[in-house]
Amino acid sequence: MSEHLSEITALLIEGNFNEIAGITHSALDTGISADKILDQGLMPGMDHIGIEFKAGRVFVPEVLRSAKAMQESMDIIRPILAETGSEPVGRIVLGTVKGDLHDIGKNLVGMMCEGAGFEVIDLGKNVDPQEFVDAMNELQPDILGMSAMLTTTMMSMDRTIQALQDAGIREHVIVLVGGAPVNQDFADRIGADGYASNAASAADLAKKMVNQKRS
Ligand code: B12
Repeated sequence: MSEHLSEITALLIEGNFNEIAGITHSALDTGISADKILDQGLMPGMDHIGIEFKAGRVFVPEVLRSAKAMQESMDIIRPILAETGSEPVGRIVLGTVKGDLHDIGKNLVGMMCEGAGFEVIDLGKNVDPQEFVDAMNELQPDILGMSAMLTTTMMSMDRTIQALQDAGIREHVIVLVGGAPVNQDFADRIGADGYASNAASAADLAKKMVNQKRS
């Protein structure tokens, strides 16, 4: 049983997106649950990739291959998780801010949050402040997550928070920000509710803040 899970972890780390679907199916066939595949197969692999990337031992192409492998496996287990799982932990609307086309980090944050039990709605990249406001009104998420990778686009986070304020809905949502040029100090200055430096801590923070809000 655990052989399948460690194989899934290894394939994800290798970025072997061709074989991971087959092993995911056979893991399910042997009775391993979808949430176990996520928690004990995929997540440890993605955590490992995150650590190695930070340490400069793996590079963007490898991260992309691993993310694609995670996606292949997620595509199989997602419907099962949705069927068997309890209510989602919460709803997250995620986007890369206006003027910015970097989406690898945001996609990883989305995947990790999905793995942590959130319903994730991804608005994509180059997202205008008004698009965030419209999504807020339409989807009423618990969390709004913004990503920026350029020093020139960071201020679009500030403008989005301002737009939420102008629309009178700032207090209705937890705003999380992240991306390489962003830090806690910047998050505090623009009045965001939280900042995380990587996808795994983003998911942890999202969970913590939703629980705090509800208690
Ligand atoms: C890949 C890449 C690209 C790709 C993007 C492909 C894509 N689909 O994303 C392409 C080639 C398109 C690109 C274009 C450009 N890029 Co570029 N790019 C990079 C590169 C090499 C990697 C970025 C990346 O994906 N990192 C990997 C992910 C996993 O890390 P991450 O994004 O930081 O995300 C993690 C955390 O930040 C956090 N996080 C991210 N988002 C969020 C959100 C929330 C809510 C939370 C809580 C956490 C969180 O969790 C993530 C996962 O752990 C970086 C250099 C580098 N080594 O970082 C330059 C870099 C970001 N690019 C740079 C530049 C200048 C550009 C261009 C302007 C180049 C040009 N002259 O055309 C254009 C801009 C295009 C645009 N308008 O956006 C500069 C930015 C400099 C600056 N300080 O502003 C960098 C730093 C390179 C450099 N050293 O000069 N780029």
